[in-house]
Amino acid sequence: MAATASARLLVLDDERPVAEAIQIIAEARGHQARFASDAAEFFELLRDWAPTHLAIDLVMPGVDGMDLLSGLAARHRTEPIIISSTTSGKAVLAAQRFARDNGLRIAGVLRRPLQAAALHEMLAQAGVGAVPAAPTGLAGPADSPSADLLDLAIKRGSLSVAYQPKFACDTGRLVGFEALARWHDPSFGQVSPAQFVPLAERHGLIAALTERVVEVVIPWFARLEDRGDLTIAVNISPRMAGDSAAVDRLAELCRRVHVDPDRVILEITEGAALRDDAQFLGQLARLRLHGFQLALDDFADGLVRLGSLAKLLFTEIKIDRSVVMAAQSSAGARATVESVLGFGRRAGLRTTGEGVEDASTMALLRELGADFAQGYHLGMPVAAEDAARLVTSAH
Ligand code: G
Ligand code: MN
Repeated sequence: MAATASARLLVLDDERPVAEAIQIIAEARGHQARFASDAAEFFELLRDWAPTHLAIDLVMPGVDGMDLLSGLAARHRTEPIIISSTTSGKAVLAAQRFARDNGLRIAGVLRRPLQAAALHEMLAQAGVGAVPAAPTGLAGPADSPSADLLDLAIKRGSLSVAYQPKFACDTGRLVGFEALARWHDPSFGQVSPAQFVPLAERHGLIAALTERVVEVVIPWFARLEDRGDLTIAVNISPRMAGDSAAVDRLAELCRRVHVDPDRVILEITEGAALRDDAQFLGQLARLRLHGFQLALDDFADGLVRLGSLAKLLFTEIKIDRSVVMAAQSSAGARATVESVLGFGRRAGLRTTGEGVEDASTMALLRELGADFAQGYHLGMPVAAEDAARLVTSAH
């Protein structure tokens, strides 16, 4: 089924070199790309070629970016959209919000000069190579990777891991990495974690997935030369926290390869972590008793619900990228960042801002007193060898 194997990326850009670069990168990933240089051509191709993904420049002579987004919304398009833009800041954020409010799916913002790595990552995130999660009736085939396929990938060990560096806000020093699961399927291409993690959760595969990742990551970290006091963060499912045998296996693995659990940060998402029944809190406590650090991941608006127990059990809060990315343009988002950082200081928790995509966001986090930061601007998720090289060059 050739149509399933490759995504169709439609690029709207008046700068030919940019459009061509995007096309080359997409084709290198095994996908088709076509580009339009004006709105009429774009909407024509949208209708006739039925792309599965869109990349659009919002600031072009003769094209009103907002009109374009309205046009897409009016057509109820659900393809992931990558916004590429020379301008940054408020206008683009406002456009993004407008798009989301109108039911469009924004996969990310690509800044100029174009960075191939950022585009690669965004295409992977947008599930290019995979079929969009909610295909429109008009566009693309309806197939998406099945749970069986994922099960097989987990069992065969064909999932891979990317490592995203994390930095201290004050000194800019590398402080560690977050391990991120990646799935490349031969026929669907790069499947986004936004797609396969929920799939794994729905089909009872999440524990196996988490464990496979951990089995790759911990020994990798153990072998890392000069790791000093770096940390390694892994995203665990709350189910794993509840599985005492799995926790014991993780602790045993750390012992075997001589990784101090204190260097291992287990990230649990806000939604799951705010369950505050005694059983769940007991499970978190067990992880802490083993010596692991616990980070509250994707933290956005749970502060009011976060009780005093969180102060005892978590060692770090990671502020969700949606909040961090909006902090410069939205007073509400900035207030959220400030209150989380204030809470972190008072409760003795470390704080990390995620989704730092430009220098000014980094400056803001530093000014507001965040401890750590992660994001495309600072470092993309990279393969193990490249991550190891980052450690060497940080010395
Ligand atoms: O939920 P969690 O924070 O673990 O999600 C991490 C995901 O966010 C990864 O898939 C990673 O590739 C992605 N990511 C990391 N940094 C950035 C960034 O600066 N911008 C965007 N849009 N995504 C990012
Ligand atoms: Mn995380």
